[in-house]
Amino acid sequence: FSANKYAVERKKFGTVRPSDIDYFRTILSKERILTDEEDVLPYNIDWIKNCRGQSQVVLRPTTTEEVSQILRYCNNNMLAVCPQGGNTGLVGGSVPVFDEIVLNLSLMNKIISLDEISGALVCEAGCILENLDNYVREHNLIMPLDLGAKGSCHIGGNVSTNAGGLRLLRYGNLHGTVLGIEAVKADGTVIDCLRTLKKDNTGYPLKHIFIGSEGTLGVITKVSIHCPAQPRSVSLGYFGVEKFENVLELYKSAKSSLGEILSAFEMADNESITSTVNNLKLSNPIGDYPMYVLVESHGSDENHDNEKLNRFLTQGMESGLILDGTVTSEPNKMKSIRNIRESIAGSGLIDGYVFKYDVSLPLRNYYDLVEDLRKKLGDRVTRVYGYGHVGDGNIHINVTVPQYSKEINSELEPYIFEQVSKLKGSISAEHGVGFRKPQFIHYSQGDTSLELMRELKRTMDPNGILNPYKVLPDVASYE
Ligand code: FAD
Ligand code: 2HG
Ligand code: ZN
Repeated sequence: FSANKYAVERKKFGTVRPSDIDYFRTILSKERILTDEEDVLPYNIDWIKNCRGQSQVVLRPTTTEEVSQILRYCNNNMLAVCPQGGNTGLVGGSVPVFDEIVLNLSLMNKIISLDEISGALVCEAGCILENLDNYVREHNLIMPLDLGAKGSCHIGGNVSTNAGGLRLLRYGNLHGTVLGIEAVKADGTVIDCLRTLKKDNTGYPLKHIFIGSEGTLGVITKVSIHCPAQPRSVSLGYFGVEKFENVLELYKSAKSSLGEILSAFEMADNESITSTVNNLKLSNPIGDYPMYVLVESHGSDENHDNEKLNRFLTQGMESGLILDGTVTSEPNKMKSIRNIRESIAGSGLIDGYVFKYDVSLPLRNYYDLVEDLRKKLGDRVTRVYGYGHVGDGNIHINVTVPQYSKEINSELEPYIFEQVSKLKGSISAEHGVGFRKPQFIHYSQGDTSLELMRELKRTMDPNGILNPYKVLPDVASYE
């Protein structure tokens, strides 16, 4: 259990009693209240199996009104609640720590409207990202974000974590693309900011407090989001590179030579790709290289875009920045290359246990920490590998071991966060703070910022029932 593993104490919330279940039965039909241990178990365990809670109840509302009634009741009865979307989060934020009630949004999955002219999509929070992307593509639009978890993650979960993903470089983050939000406060009050306007400077921008607050300030029930036009031509370049400095040179060159069509610039080191290909029995379309780069272009003219990307490959090979590579716009080939990149996140689980770090660093120092950790940990770990969104200055460092080890954990933390802080980076670039990182948030946020966050939390959720033990640390735990 998470509580024992990370030595956290339960706060003074109520425990769920039969009379509480009776009340929930007045709001939700029987099949939407799960209480059997076996049924509840998957909702207690996170995707990377780092955290396990002890909840005994999962509630599955279908309307905002039901969410409101549930929260009002829980708030009045001091029952803690863990909001949950697709449960693909990587920092333990989506599962309970103790016996918090799981409020799972997966049945709130209706598309409400799509304005094909403005590109504004309005939908319920439990819609799966890939389903939304398939739907808007029928109308020549795409979702502005794309991530490996798209087949399971919810748009509400994406917004709650301010998820980044592979296309952020091109379409920006959710603070820019989310047009409006409907959310329910801890006391059941519904906050309706569900506009579809691009511009609305009337008062404080409330939607932003829900974006990235990981279910600690309210439960998002509806989202309106701007969908860009579907690009008429998409191409992928996948290149082998000799060393990280060359990855940076290539990035500089991609920005100037691909210009407006550049939609992703990703890197993965040799360990990331070889372990993924071997662990998952995939095939790598190019040979064995120290570094790999994946470049995606979104444009409107296939000949022009392909020519640009091919020229980028030829010039890269002539200058020696690219050792070998392939450029394709063939859907199946693109799919299999993307699949390698998107599978890195899960492939480490086959090694046993994965320690995951998701940090922002200045590009010059982007890869240093991976090499440093390899030296520091030697053969006490199975692998250390680094990959990520170079264009956003965001690297993922994964350390795999046969099984969880307290000793390795204490070698990694707070060491990694200290190094990141020295370089003025962020200890969580895109996955959030969740349950795994609150005690380290001070490496990225100053005291006065943290105090303002606490004030906001007290205002929005005075009883602290929403996702306790997550995001903000108890004062004593870091001072
Ligand atoms: P969950 O995991 O269920 O929840 C995440 C957090 O949001 C929790 O704190 C939860 O309490 C809260 N929450 C969920 N729904 C709501 C709601 N409706 N209202 C309020 N709070 C809510 N992240 C990236 O940023 N970029 C990536 O490229 C990326 N790739 C990934 C690839 C894989 C294979 C996996 C497994 C994960 C990846 N992630 C990535 C992590 C990412 O945060 C999640 O995939 C996604 O955004 C979370 O959505 P979810 O619906 O699964 O939310
Ligand atoms: C990715 O970019 C995700 O693939 C997951 O953000 C990163 O699991 C990770 O370390
Ligand atoms: Zn990522």
